Amino acid sequence: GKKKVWNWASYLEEKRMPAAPLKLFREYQSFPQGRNGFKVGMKLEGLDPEHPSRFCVLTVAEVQGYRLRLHFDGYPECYDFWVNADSSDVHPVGWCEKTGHKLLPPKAPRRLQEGGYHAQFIFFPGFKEGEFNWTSYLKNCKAQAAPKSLFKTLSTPVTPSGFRLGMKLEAVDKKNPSLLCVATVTDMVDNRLLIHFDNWDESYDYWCEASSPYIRPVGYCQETGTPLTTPPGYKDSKAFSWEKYLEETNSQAAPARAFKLRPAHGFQVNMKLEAVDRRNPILIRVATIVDKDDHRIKIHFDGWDRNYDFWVDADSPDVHPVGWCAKTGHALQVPLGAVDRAGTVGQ
Ligand code: MLY
Repeated sequence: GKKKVWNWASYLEEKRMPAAPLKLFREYQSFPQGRNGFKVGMKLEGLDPEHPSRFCVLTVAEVQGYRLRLHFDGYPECYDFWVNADSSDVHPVGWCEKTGHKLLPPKAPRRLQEGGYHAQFIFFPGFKEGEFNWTSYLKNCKAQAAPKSLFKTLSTPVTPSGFRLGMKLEAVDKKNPSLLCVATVTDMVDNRLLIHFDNWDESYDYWCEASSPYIRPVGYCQETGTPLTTPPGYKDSKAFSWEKYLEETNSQAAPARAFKLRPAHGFQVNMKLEAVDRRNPILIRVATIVDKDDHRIKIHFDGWDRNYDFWVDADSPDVHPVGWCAKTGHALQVPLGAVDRAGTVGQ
């Protein structure tokens, strides 16, 4: 016979599992207030997710519900990435100049492949450092800057956090989460800090709030008997002394009072939600929390093999409450084998 169309309400009832309650989500994970006003072709400035210290020239390549696919001007599409329309990682044209950030100009393509690149590069072959100018670039591309009104503005004013540029701290390397390392605050935007690992390249950098569980004041490792990973090449790594290191690097420790460790999240195992599929981030899937620790949850995609399960920060902008896709006009991938409203079998 014909399969019944999948819907959340009967699915939750059938599985006898709860939807994760709204109150457990951060504002930016929850149902948005406004709509997504970004349009394909609009240009903006934003963080490179693979190199979060870099602000780049981006174009909206696709819009789905409250999400955007962003393209790096001058780079192949394989680097495109998805963000929510209220992402803190994107800014209007001119933001870098205004805030004293370096903006990486579009790259000139090595060669124009079988029509794969946008026509703009035929006329506009890349920039030398400091040569980039938004006004002429937009004119040459015949493109529109995304209007300022589309970008998220902080609902609460930024209060001085006690953190300053250049201050040192101990931080978890999120790419090697067993390591607590010597690190520096190398940028600050709104209420977020950019964490950089001393003597390492920028690929390990990440942005976090003062309440992040991944950052600790200088001395935390010593107090708790945790090994501290010292900067590579640093002379006496065995007998590392913060006091000496601060003096040698002519820097200050971030004050302990600036760290505002947030309480553990309230998500529980078996709660259901909607989560972005990391392997194919255009997709949002029906998901279940199958494990948790203080600050992370382990996501399982319903109907899929346990091999695809993964850990994610509980405050990730890629997890949403049940009903988020329907509310924002985004497709939702139903559990493997079920049938969605369009009659498509989950895949
Ligand atoms: N084996 C890894 C460890 C890198 C750790 C970097 N952190 C401390 C910033 C590697 O060499 O890639």
